[in-house]
Amino acid sequence: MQFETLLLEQKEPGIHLLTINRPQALNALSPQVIAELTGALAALRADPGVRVLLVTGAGEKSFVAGADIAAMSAMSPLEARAFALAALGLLRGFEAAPFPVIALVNGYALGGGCELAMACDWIVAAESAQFGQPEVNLGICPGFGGTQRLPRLVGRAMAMEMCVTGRAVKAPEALRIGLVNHVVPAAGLLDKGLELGRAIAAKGPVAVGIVKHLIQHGQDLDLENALRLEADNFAVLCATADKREGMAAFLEKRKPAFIGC
Ligand code: DAK
Repeated sequence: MQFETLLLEQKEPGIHLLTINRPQALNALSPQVIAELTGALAALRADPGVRVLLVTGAGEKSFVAGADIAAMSAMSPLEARAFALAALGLLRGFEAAPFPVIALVNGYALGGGCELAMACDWIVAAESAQFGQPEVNLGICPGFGGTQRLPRLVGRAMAMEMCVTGRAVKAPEALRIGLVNHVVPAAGLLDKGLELGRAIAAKGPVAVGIVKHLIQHGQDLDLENALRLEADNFAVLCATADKREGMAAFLEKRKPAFIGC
């Protein structure tokens, strides 16, 4: 696929890197970026060889500095709704993807950028990263799910403070409040992503996809139904060749060769 605002490359077998490439606008999410991300994600989801997706921003300064303010300033209410729905669908698509998605946050992750990172399965931050929901500075509220995903990640009190004051948190604080999994020097960000990607790619892909699904969906269910969901999916995995291979490999003291079915 050809993109004007993205770079999509396979870094290693099964490990793909998607780079939002508008450094002149700090990788702000314009309607075109949202449309191209949607196309790229659809292509990746249709490819059974994808084991993990890394998402980052071009340049050293910014992951994504938000939704594109210039584009939004010219939107009618109906255009704004269409823009929000397109972005919400994209972010749900990252969550529903059968492979883990890891955000490599290399600078500003503000507004829609913070929301994009939170829709990924986890976040690795460069020491230079900053996370915030500064929409109130513009007289608007978060539009891509920030008021809902942020409290689920960091708790109500901190989410309230960040969304109401617009205060950005730097990487060490983001680590402390549970917004990110790792903080690494900027020069080591991609290496850390690849290291995590290799660990994931070595596992049974059907099991990885089901674990992701269970954690995504289970947390919004009551415990009884969530546990039942886990048991049912465990049963599904028992029908796979990968389960037979994984257990046989353990018993035969060798590495498993998973085939993804
Ligand atoms: N949109 C468009 N352009 C942006 C941008 C953005 N979000 N952020 C930065 N840029 C552009 C700047 O305009 C500038 O362009 P030129 O002037 O060079 O042409 C270039 O990127 C470099 O930025 P700065 O010159 O400002 O760089 P600094 O280092 O001085 O400052 C900064 C970096 C990140 C602190 C600053 O750029 C900044 O504050 N940016 C805005 C951050 C922000 O407020 N982000 C949240 C955006 S609001 C919805 C509801 C809500 C939303 C969406 C939909 N609906 C219900 C439909 C949510 C929206 C948001 O994300």
